[in-house]
Amino acid sequence: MKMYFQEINKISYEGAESNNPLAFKYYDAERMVAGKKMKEHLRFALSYWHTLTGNGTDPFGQPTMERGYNELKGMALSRARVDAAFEFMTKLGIEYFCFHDLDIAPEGDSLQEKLENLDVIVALIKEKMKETGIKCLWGTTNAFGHPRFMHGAATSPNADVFAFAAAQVKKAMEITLSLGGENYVFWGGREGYETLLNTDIALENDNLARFLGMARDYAKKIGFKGQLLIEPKPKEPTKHQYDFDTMTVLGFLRKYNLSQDFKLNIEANHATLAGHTFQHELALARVNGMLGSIDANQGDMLLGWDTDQFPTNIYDATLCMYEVLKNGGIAPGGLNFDAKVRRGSFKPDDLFISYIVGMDTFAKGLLVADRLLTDGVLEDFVAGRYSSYMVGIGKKIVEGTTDLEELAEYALKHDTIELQSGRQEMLEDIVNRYIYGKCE
Ligand code: XLS
Ligand code: CA
Ligand code: CA
Repeated sequence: MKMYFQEINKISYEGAESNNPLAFKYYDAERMVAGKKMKEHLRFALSYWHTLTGNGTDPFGQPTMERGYNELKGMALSRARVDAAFEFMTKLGIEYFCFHDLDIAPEGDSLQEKLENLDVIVALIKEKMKETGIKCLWGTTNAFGHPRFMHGAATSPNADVFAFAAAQVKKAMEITLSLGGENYVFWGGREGYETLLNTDIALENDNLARFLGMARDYAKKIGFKGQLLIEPKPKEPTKHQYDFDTMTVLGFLRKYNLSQDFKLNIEANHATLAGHTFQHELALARVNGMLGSIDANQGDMLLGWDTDQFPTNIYDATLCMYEVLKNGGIAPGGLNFDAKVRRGSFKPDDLFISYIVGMDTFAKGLLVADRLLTDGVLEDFVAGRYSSYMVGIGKKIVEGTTDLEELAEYALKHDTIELQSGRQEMLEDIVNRYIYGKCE
């Protein structure tokens, strides 16, 4: 079998003092943290699209990535990428991957050819999974790239496009099932609009719900037990994406009676595009019982588009893992690196270095979050801040045993109110100190 990263050995853990760019400084897969191995908390996944098919093209320039399979085309290229993907994951110790149907096999000249291409590559992937023990975190379909999807898929004004997208989801779900995928993702693609001047927003939303309902029914019918996930994003490619953010999706699911069947896949860069912090989206998903999985990346705060960079921000990673721990873990979801190397980082080892820094950032974030939670520093403060709801009139409010009249009477007698400081800067200092070194 041809090796695509021959000059790179298996990446090992060398500890925080190491200066080796091709070694982990914090990610020590077997290390126990809060009763579980690090790798069980983090459940890292490779994104097939950015890692294997991404070639550095941007709207202004041609491919830049130096990859050993660049000369190949069609099915030969898809086969080579399977070898490269499993070599890469094995060397990094990544145990999961995520894919779109189109990442793994070429479109072909007809729907039939596309389906046949998929079957060939899926068989190959299955063999590799058996050989390496690597698993599928989630599958999805690409119903946004081809020109037929220019006006959307499930929200296209053309019913034939709706049907075509349905055929794709049907096949992608069958594949995900056959690969033992633990989740299936619906990211909106072009489900949104460019202008309301030509859009029946009511019909499009109803159709999106109809589409998701049919997908849920088909998942049940074929015995797919994985979690169905919706991935919010506010804009790009369309001006307005219907799955804008956590609360928009939740409102949509509840309106159409779908909230029992879906959870959310929260992506860091999509949160920031929506004008939220990553933690905001995670926390709202968590408190609503909807946190299913995570796309771990980051955006550039000075740019208004989806840069999908490898995550290096320790503050965000810490607060993400804080939410994950409070969620009782992320399984059957995981942390998928929906991230790509910059166009100028075109060498094969840049790909390894980028995954290593992403994995290290989240491993360190996990350690800090665990210490913050074990010491209860933030939890105790928050509990104290709301303690007036534990007794007296506050308790009655929470229990629903009071009304406006009683509250008005109470207020008349208690109109000298003493407030406590929110201590934001003090809490930020605490988080900083835990990151600086209150944990190994
Ligand atoms: C695009 C999305 C996409 C989904 C999978 O912005 O992040 O890659 O994760 O379709
Ligand atoms: Ca994503
Ligand atoms: Ca993205």
